[in-house]
Amino acid sequence: MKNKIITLIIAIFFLININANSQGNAPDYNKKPTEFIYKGVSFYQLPYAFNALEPNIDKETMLFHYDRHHKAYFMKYVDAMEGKPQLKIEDLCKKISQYPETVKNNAGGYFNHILYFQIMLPGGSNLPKGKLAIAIDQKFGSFENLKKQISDAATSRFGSGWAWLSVSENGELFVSSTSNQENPMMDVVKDRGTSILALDVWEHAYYLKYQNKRKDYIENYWKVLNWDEVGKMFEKALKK
Ligand code: MN3
Repeated sequence: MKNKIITLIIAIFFLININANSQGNAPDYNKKPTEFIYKGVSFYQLPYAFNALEPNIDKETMLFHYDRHHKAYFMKYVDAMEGKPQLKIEDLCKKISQYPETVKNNAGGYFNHILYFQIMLPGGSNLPKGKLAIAIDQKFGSFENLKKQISDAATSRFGSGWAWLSVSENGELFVSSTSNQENPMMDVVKDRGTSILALDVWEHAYYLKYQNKRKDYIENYWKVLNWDEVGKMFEKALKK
């Protein structure tokens, strides 16, 4: 009897342990990721949980996109800049032509994804307000026209890249598209300005859920866009 009880206790202990381990290894999609520091530099922290943009951006895509792709760009960027004078990433982009390709790819990858994640909103999109709404109407005629221009730029980008809404030096909004991890801040890009909206059209941004249907992904991207945040970026860009 005593032996049976001891065996039972040991069995329960093992079961609890196995359960704890499997929970430890499984990603917790309900939580925001914890702080990550690499070589003394803090990684951008996602402001919402991996499942917060469901069903438009699925939790598995968010996990891989943020925790694998974005983190890899960040770590390679930190590695590439080791021992070099440290610049704000915006300032680095402005003279990226002076740096090797690996700095451009990874600083761009790191910067572009921060903007992309920052301007998405759990619970669904709001609408442009205030100065941004007025500027959109003046430049594009309507909000729908702006969305169409960005969607067209994103759909027609061949291969990997990004579609952007940016503010030019004279304070005007413009839509553009860049390849790979380039962005409108970089001195190697034709249409230059300060970006306030980033749409990632690399396959890793949508393939798990949408496969080859990039268009469907773009349509659903609009459903989680935080125009309040884009509006704040717009006003900040105007002050530059
Ligand atoms: Mn990406």
